[in-house]
Amino acid sequence: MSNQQNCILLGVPLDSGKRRRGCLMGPDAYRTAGLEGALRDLGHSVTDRGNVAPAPFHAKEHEKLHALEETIAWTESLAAAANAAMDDGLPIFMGGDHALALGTVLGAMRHAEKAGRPLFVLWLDAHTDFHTPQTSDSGNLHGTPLGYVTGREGFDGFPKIETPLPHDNIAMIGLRSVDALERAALQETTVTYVDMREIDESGIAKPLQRFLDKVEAAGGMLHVSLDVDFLDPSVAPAVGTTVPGGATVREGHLVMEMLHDSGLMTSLDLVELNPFLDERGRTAQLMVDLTASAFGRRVFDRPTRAY
Ligand code: B3U
Ligand code: MN
Ligand code: MN
Repeated sequence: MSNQQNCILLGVPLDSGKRRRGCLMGPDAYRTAGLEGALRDLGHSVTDRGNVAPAPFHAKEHEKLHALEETIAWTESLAAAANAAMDDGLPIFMGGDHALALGTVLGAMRHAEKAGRPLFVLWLDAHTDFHTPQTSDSGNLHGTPLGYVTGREGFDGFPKIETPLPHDNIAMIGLRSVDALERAALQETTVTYVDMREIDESGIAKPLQRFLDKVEAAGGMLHVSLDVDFLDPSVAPAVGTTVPGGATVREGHLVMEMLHDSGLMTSLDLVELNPFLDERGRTAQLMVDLTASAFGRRVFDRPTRAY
């Protein structure tokens, strides 16, 4: 098997990025759905390093922000875990809600800096997650990781972002729920944002391939963050923030197959799975199957297409 990887599974039972509980069960759902075996069947070496824990913290009540100290504590420990795991292989973060990306992307940034390569981020999500703690209406920090890593202001108490992730290095695909303040901020940037209208009109492959070509040309590393709500809730119901009109199973697999063919992905988040809301494990299973596609599972071998 070509492109054999050293996959490092890290459970992240982080549930602090929003008020609705349940994502802490995500890591065990991925284990139960057979993520490790699926990757091994594809010829990869796989190590499950168990679950990451947050650094020690003292919780305080805030008027708007939910679980700030806990999320800061996770950010510190996850950045260290991500950076270290990338020394040894390709980490797959089994979330946990999307606040885990405050730490995993920071860790990938530190690792890329060490490696002297630029980091790119592909955000597969219904949401842009570009808030700051101040612009967020909900006070839910899972809506802020891209605001944080791009160096937006207001993340007091979080590890300082020394070198922000450049806007040019980010693509968001699958968007259909964007708050007014996020939209206004985002439109001032060169972030690539692809909403469902664009996907309907021109397909999901073209904007993705354009981005992958850019990563390749720059010799970049690629962190992929897959939010369950990227997918349509009819096929992926196990998520707290369902937004109708999402990606189909076929679009999901196509994205993952293209990521595999590109050979560019260097770290992966699987986020927002809430097993408490699942139907007989079908969302967990779909996420495992999508991950398998990103690691080389395919129906037939075909030449890679140029989109
Ligand atoms: N933008 C909204 C909703 C949201 C963001 N991410 C998720 N939901 N999953 C907010 O609360 O920031
Ligand atoms: Mn998200
Ligand atoms: Mn989302």
